[in-house]
Amino acid sequence: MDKNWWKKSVVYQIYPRSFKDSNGDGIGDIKGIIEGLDYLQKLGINVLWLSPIYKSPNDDNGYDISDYRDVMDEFGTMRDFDTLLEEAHKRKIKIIMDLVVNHTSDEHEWFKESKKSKYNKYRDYYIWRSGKNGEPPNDWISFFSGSAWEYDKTTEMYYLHLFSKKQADLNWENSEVRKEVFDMMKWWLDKGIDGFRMDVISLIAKDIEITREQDSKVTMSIIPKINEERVHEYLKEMNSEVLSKYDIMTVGETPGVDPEKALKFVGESRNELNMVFQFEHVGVGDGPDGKWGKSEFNLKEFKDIMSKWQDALENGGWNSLYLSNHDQPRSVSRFGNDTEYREESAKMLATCIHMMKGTPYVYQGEELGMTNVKFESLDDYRDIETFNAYKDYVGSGKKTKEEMMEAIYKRGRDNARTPFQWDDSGNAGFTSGTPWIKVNPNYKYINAKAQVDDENSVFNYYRKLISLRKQYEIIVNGKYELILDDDENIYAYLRKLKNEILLVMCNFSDKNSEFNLPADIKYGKKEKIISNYNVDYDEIEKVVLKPYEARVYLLSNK
Ligand code: TEU
Ligand code: CA
Repeated sequence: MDKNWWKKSVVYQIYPRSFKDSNGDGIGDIKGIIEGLDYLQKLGINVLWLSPIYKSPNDDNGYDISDYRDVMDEFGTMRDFDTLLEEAHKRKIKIIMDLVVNHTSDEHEWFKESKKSKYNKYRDYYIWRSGKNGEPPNDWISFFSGSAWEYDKTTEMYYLHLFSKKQADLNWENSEVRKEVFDMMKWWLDKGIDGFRMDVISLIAKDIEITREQDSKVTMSIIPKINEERVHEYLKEMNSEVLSKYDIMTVGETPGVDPEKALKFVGESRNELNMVFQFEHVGVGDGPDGKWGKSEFNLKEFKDIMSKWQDALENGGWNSLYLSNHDQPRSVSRFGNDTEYREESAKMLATCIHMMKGTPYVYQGEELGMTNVKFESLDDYRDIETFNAYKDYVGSGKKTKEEMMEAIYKRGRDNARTPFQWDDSGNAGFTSGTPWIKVNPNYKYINAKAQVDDENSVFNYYRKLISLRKQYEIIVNGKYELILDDDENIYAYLRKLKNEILLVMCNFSDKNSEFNLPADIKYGKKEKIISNYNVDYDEIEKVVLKPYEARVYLLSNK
């Protein structure tokens, strides 16, 4: 088996809660995923990334884990998981799990012990500090609004939580904690899983003593002071203790990391991770208020960010390629046009990402062109990040209710968490019960059943794109080169390998846009390998691209 199989793979992310409900309780489950495997095999994906399925009170929908070695009741049993793994492997689909070890749930046994007393064996599994004059130990803030410190009256101290107060940060300084994590990882790997996505792994080592006001260089508005050397020390230890012993793939979720820092995580000689999820492109156009503030998508900025990452990781690194996940709004709504040109722009965005150098990630429903949702009432939302932000912005008067709802419509995480749209029957075929979150009303015309047998559907466009990666080595290994750098509407780039050039043209605008092939691009033969408009042409010197038109050509100089 080629040890770099993950470089040739396309990963599909499942948010189990919203994928498919097999028992009518309104919550997606593992048996539902098993029922969906044939659909995924038809799409042609090679790896499944499961968002957390472990025991959890679901304060943050499974990203608050209370038992790493058991399956949450709502999703089924460990036996169901073993069946899923076996059925996926039968279909040549690998499975990677979500490793959430920056924090545990406050209902984890370790934390229940830790909070009992300052002298408890588990006390130093977490990060406890005394307050100052009734105030938290320092000015750190949570990703989910408010202070990152929660007072616990049992021992009259505060514990750190970068996310919700029910997600207590683990103390990675403690070698006991690292050993517990490494043992748990081996336990899952020995069951036969194929790797891990590592939740906020760039945040696991903090310099608690450095306050926000002292550290004006905070890379993102809310990331605290991270001890980068320690993070890499811990990942090298994880690699030598665990990762290096298995034929697996690893992808770190690394908020606040730029390409230079990323190379320290993914450089082949680093013996840490295979790739990381960066956040620069999904934050394009954001101001100081991040996702909740004003944001103007700017293609030039987007092209610069993507090209910077392609170039920086070209030698010895590897990119992950994504526009969607369970934390981001639907890509066709964020970067494309989810009304008049929904299908064209969904296909164009997929082309832009899948033809780059790296491993593409498809988030459930992205392959159907699923869109953002607008629920009238805040009560229809479910995400703790949304509720806390609403309280923070509206409670403080920074935003009106209407302004905050608009911000939620644009960038709230529940946009990506409405149930997968299987068909046009009640609740989109997701459940026979009442869904844990309402279905997007557009399921009537955006659903898998309507697309799987339609050659021109977004689904079948993704299926073709994914198959191209297996057919053309240039897509996996070709060197990336941006062209038409300053064009405000067209994103065009090349991939070069030996005597071939892949030419990728993507019109990001709802207007016709003129493409002129740079004069220095010489070729003999040309072959159109995919396009999202069904017209027969193969002119490439001077082309008027239609709204959201994408075309890919293979040029060779023989
Ligand atoms: O997300 C980490 C992260 O950076 C989030 O703050 C995310 O960027 C933000 O929610 C975007 O609005 C990971 C998981 O993907 C997320 O689902 C969890 O809520 C979070 O960690 C805590 O585990
Ligand atoms: Ca269920």
